[in-house]
Amino acid sequence: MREEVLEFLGQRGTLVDPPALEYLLGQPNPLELLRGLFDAEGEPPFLLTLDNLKPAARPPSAEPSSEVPWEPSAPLPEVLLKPRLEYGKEVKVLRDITGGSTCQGKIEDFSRYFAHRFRVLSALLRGRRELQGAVPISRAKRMAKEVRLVGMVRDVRTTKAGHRLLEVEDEDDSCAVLLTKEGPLAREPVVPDEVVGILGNTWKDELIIAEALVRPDVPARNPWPEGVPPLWVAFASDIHIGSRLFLRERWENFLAWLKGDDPHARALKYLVLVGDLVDGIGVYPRQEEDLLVDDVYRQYEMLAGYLEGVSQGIHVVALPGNHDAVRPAEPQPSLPREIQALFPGDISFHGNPCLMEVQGVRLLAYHGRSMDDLVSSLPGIGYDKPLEGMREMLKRRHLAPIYGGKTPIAPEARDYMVVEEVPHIFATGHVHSAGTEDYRGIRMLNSSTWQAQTSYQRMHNIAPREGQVVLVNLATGEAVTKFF
Ligand code: D5M
Ligand code: FE
Ligand code: ZN
Repeated sequence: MREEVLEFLGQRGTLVDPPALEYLLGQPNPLELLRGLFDAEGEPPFLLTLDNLKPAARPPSAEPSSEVPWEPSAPLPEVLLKPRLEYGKEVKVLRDITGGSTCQGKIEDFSRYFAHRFRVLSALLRGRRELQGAVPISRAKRMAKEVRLVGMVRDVRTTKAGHRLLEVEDEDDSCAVLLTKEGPLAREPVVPDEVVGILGNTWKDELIIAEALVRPDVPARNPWPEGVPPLWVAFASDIHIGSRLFLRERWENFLAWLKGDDPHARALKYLVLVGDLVDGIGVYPRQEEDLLVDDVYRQYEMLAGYLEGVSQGIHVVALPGNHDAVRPAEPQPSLPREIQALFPGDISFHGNPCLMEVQGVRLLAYHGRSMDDLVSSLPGIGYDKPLEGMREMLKRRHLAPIYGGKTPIAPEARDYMVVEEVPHIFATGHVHSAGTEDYRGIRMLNSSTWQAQTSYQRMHNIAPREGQVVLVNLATGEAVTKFF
């Protein structure tokens, strides 16, 4: 079909931008749609964009969205529901803080938290071939020349001469590690609090000059599980209901699509909401000015109204983000009972992050607040490249490697942000971007937003990619993006 669409456009001298092409290919009959459009337009457009294709995909007007919740339409006929009704809900939570928080913010909590982080990540590193024979730092410092060690980076600074000096620590000692500006690691990004392996040479009992740096990373190949039914899962996040900038019409288009007869919609079994379900209240100074609905219960009620209509065989899984009504410190527990009670019964509420198994596929969902810290510490990682940030998380086997930045982290007895088990799907939201990519067989995706550009984002030149939904085939890991 791609070829036919491109040929049709080529004959008329019209170029097409990638979102418009994806959108067209997702339609039941792209050529018919194009014929209708070209007949009506007179002069064919030079560049076909989403704006030409669907009025609803235009940037939002200044009109605030109204408060009336969307009316669910009539139930789908049995025959359309069949593919997904044949399967049960099959979501098993493997790791989630909900109900398990023990921290009180005492000094002991912090040392226990970091000890757990170090224990798990250093064990992963010691399993790496390059680090066979790694010794404790106390011994490494006394060794003659070549050393291998594993440690947590407590500090990174640049010397006057332009080299980088790390302070690296293990359970009972610490040492200085030099990354010279001429050496092989000159451009290697290192962030505070990550756990790394160092291969290097001791120099005058004072420091270790690093030759190579090893990260825990995920295995080179991660086979997709076998025997999974061909059901699809859709991801949405950052809906921000209650905000004046909530893109109501586009969200309603998505929900209408979910209930329609598009083949992907019919094979859809799960809808995962990756946080920032509502805009909340008191999340940032003077937020009231940006709110259309300033009652957080009412905001959740509106979301519940929307979800009421999609629960015919689609199982909704929701986790909170930094705008939701739970503690902001990560890991966040699921939304409180009073809020869950506003929703239809078939929705499961989990914590953030949450590792779950869906039909035998391991899914790691994390709202993604730590991207704010990665963006400011890693050169080349911008808000528009969430997939690169996610790759950095997987390499470090940690969802929030930098401690003490913008991401508040609760020092729980175990570090829930460590990526202990390798997921098959890794989903984030938060940055209001969108996209999907494969990293070593892991399906990574960022799940867009339903909020137009905020003044904060305008000031910082962050351009959101709104109304995009990534769908993943649970049987194969194949991904498709739909534009609304
Ligand atoms: O965040 C949505 C996006 O906007 C995300 O990329 C972070 C950025 N953002 C918004 N407000 C701030 C502040 N105050 N500091 C840093 N970054 C910010 P959301 O969670 O939806 O508000
Ligand atoms: Fe958000
Ligand atoms: Zn967020």
